Amino acid sequence: MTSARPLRVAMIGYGFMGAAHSVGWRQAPHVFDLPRPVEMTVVVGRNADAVASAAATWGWAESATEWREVIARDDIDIVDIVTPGDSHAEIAIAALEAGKHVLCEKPLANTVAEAEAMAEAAERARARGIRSMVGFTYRRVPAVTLLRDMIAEGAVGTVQQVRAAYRQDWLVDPGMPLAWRLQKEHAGSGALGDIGAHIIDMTRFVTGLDIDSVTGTLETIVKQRPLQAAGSGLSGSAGEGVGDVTVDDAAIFTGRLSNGALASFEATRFATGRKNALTIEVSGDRGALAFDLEDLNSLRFYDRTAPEGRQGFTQILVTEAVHPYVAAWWPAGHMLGYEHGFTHQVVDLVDAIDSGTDPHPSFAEGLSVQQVLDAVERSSAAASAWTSVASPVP
Ligand code: SOE
Repeated sequence: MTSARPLRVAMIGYGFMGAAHSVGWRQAPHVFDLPRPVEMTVVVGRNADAVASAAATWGWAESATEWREVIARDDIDIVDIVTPGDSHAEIAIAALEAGKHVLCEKPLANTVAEAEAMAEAAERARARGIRSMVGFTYRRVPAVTLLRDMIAEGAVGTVQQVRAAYRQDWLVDPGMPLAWRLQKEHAGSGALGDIGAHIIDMTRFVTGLDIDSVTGTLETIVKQRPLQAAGSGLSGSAGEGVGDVTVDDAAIFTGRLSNGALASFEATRFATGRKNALTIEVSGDRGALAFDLEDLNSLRFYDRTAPEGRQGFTQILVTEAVHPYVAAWWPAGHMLGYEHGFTHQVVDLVDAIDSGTDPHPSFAEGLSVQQVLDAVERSSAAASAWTSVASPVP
């Protein structure tokens, strides 16, 4: 452990992602040799009792109810935003202007206009040495980082096709209440922005290519749901009355990548039996690579240059010390899980702050994802026509 000045963290929000980020902040300094100590200084939420309980459970030194007061404090270096999307822009821009490094949960914002303002604020802050990062944590699953590295090394040759899907089923029950994730004013969009954003980011990350145009269809399968009685997250219970679901339940779209390759995407909360099934397969003229989050310690590689009769998808077990992030954990062959991505995210952010380099994904990359989400919505509204990702001329 280093004796350098600690980085003191304020986390705004304390739902499911608050729990996951807390694991990252707590674990990173114990497992990795960080260049700066990390202090979990304060967690912020509107309900004083609930946020105090979250602080005690997850190991934050204090809790508070006013994020503006916390951002103004001199003893805060990093602001970690895990609130619903409708407050990301306001908090992130205020934090950057107050000179705090910012980690913001995905998707970056609810609209392209908000994401643009955030990317501009991040760029201004960057000139003053302030770092910002979007929480697309799956980039930091060792097998996904390896997938990116292998494509960059030429393992699949020229990328010709990508198929990506993110399938969950937590909305199949029509009695599931109207959580904030089902309300456009809070979430921006539904399955598209929540989990479609992950596969858009992952496609851009692993291929190094942009998504230039899309055609898509969105569907809201259950149009009304019981209002929520207690809680606001995924575990809230149903109360009296019903309300309209104002976001998509499922999104299916195709994309043209910047090298001309074709990509297909599916994001759904109605894939009965699929709990958190993210898959991506990248096909090229020399080979193919496939990742499955339900088997996250593995990568499948098909080498077209292997001798005829000896070709076939082989499994790479991504649990060796030479693999990204793995050496700090367990001896070879000992698996990692969902929470490790959140720890790796902290490690990369702290390293970037300490070394004065830019962590990825930047707010500009978060904006690129937001532009794709927006184009899919515009395409769906325009009878699924091929729709340019570039903003329409006003
Ligand atoms: C809920 O759909 C959710 O928690 C997403 O918001 C996360 O980003 C994803 O990691 C798991 O599913």
